[in-house]
Amino acid sequence: MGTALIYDEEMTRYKLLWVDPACKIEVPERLVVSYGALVENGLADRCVSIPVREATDADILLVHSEEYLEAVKKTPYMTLEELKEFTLQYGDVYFHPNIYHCAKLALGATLQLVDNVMTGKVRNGLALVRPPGHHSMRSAASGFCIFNNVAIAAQYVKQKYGVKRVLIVDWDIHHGQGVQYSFEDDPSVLYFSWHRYEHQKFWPNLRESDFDVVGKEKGAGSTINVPWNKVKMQNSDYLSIFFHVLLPVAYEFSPDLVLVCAGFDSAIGDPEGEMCATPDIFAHLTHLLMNLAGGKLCAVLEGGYNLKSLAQSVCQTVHSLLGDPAPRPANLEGPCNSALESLQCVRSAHRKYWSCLKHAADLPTSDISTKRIKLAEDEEEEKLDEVEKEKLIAAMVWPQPVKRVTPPTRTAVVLPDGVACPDRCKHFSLSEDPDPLVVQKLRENFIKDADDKDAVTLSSLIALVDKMEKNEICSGLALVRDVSMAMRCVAQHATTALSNRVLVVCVGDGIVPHRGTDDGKTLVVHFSSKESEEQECKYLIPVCLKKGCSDASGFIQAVLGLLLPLGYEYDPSLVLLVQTPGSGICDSVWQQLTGLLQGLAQGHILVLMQEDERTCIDPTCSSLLGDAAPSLGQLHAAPPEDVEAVENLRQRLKADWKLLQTTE
Ligand code: Q9C
Ligand code: ZN
Repeated sequence: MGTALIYDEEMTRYKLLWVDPACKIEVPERLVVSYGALVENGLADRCVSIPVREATDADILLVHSEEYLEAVKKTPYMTLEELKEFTLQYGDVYFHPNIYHCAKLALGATLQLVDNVMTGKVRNGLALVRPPGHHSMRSAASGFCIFNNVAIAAQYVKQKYGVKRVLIVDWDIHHGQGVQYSFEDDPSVLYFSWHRYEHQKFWPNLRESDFDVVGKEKGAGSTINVPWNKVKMQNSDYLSIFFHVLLPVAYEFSPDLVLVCAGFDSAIGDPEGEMCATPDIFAHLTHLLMNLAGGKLCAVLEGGYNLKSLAQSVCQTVHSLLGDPAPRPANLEGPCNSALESLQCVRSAHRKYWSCLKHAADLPTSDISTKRIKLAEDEEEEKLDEVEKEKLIAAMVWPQPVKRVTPPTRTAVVLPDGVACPDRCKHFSLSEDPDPLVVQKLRENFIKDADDKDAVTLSSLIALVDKMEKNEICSGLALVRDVSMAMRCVAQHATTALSNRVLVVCVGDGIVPHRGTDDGKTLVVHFSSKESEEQECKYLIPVCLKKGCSDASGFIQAVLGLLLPLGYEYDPSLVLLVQTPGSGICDSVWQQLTGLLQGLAQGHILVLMQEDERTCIDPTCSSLLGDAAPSLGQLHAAPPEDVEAVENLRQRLKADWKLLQTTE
């Protein structure tokens, strides 16, 4: 199951034909450089290339009015003067004799993508299109958009495939008001958008883009707006919103399909967004969505006006769609105050609609209005003139994203004798007898009472971790006699011999002895159903869930709201995922956990399980190889005491771990 790439040069064949400062950034080169970068990086070749088609009238009428379609149909025959005149009735958009043709191809490309994903011909994909879509409305063009590609795609899959729930993630830096209007009363489409807002001072300057606009009637709660009230938002601001708003709600909603309004004007260097998130953040945003809906994800290009930033961001997105390990999420700070304020407002506005947000801090109604309407003077900071500003943004520099290479071996396994190596994995064993020095050290430290078999297994694990360090192997699975011993042994080797930071995630009640975790070389997060005797500290975090890991809802919410923020801020070079016997975790939840953790440490994750857990081998390897985890279905409310326990833990830890913050 591959990744689709849909592109046609024809969509570069229209442009602005007169002078309009508002529209000059929307140029054909946007597509040329995006596709060019995919070719140059060998990414286009790794995708399944699918031809575009022309959308039909029926497709367009799924969202737009007949009057509007008939009006647009006339534009190919208009003179330049008529086109200018026609354009005037809309905001920040231009027409061209060939734009109607391109708009039909852009929509057709989007529908080709969803058809191929829905029929299982590919797992996911990207449509590189012009004109974009998310601003266009039932009877109006807007913001460079003619037909609403993504909104139409959502209606189309509902009608053609009977899809019950669609999630639309709009990470473009503008509010896709056209998408919002299409689904404001429709609970089957969850629309999430973050956007530069500046208390309504930024285009399209709409009251309905604010956090307290949540959808109408049956659709109440299924519109989620995250306004950015300041520019220069960074990676950690974006990730905070994913961890504490989008992902918990998305998992509770459980979409059958994820559509992304993939605008890259939210990246650094963009003259519209003026944000500071780097292109590699899209590797993570994409990865974090890829285990929803069984992996069915369709990304459709919207904005993105800095050609260099755009091309890099597109490549990062496609790398992740193809399953390449994401770059380390380095140097994350906590969210800035303005982002925290938005985060708190959104969570508060949505707490009555989503059980995962029930415990969110409430904002008194009086507070809401003051948060909404900031005093004008407050925002009157450095007002540079336009020319100066443009120069500054153009001069913006950021490091080139690191090359993403999948190691020659994706997943290696160390299994007991007689257990078959799963497909696509590589059986790992020592090529020679274990180094006597290593064995002696092992005996001294870990296996005084163990047999030679243990020594061979542990030596293999050490060799495996060494190969992961050298990036010759990406991930591994080992079934061992004693998981606690193997865990201590690997953690010690990685932190001393390789001087790495190791994130240890333990799942289950089995006793896991912890030592030396206060030096920051290991961060241990232990999920269990027993109150822990361990002393909680910055680097040793027992998470006690009454139903343990057997309640999918409570467990997943703890993973999204606690483990992932901790892991991203800690930025380990190795993840050790340990399942102790009788953990009670079901395969699909385990696969979600394994999938999500691969966003860390460049995908370097070693899974340790007890040697009799044979039935776990296939599902675990499947996740390690990059297959999407199966959907968990709509999640019910988590047990209240578990929600409270996780919330209390987060409150205690947020001083040490800034990505856990959800309030100012
Ligand atoms: N300073 C998309 O990103 N405003 N559309 C331009 C120029 C309109 C953006 C003002 C921006 C429309 C798909
Ligand atoms: Zn945009």
